[in-house]
Amino acid sequence: MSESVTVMALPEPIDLELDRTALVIIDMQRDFLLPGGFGETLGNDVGQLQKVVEPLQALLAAARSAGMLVVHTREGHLPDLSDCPPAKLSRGAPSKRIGDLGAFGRILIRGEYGHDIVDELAPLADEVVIDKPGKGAFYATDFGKVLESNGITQLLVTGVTTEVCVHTTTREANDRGYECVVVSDCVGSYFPEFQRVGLEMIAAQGGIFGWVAASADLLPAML
Ligand code: TIU
Repeated sequence: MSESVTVMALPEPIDLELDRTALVIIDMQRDFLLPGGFGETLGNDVGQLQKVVEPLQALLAAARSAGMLVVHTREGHLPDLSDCPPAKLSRGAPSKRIGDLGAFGRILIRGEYGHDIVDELAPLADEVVIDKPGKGAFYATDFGKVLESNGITQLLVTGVTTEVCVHTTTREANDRGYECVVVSDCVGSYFPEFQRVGLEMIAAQGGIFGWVAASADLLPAML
């Protein structure tokens, strides 16, 4: 077993083995973060998500320096929408739907500018990018295989949005036996109340879905 570092977290400190820990960056895509993108067409305040970029850049830099596995995800669909359930396509009352032409190309369609990750967090050529049709990173993807083949047992979970794709992925990972640390200042919600409650839900009941830690407490452990 490799050396572990103890990190302050809720509901209690956690011992991390960095060579078995992956940084997972969920859906930091232009369609969710940029003014005029899909997130905004859903009626959301994208400024709430932009707060995440700076602390996440620092965490990503530390993970890269530490040689950790970095996995980026993107939510989106094939151009013919064959992987988008009709129930997802027709949901809600956005001014534009998935696949429609938006400010940054067709909304949440793979290959379009808006579907890709914001420049500040662009993946390096050798980093894993998981394209997922759902909210969770495991459904209909190779994410599980990537973690397994790299010997990963612990995840630092970051990205957007806290109560949607971050929660779904964390819950899926927790059920599969991964220890998940949700990084409080590196996840974001359009809704401040959902951000607060979303984080509380992870660590409640003795850590029912995992741990919550601040990047300031993780960064020294990653040096
Ligand atoms: N990535 C992700 O969370 N997808 C969403 O659609 N989130 C919303 O909060 N809408």
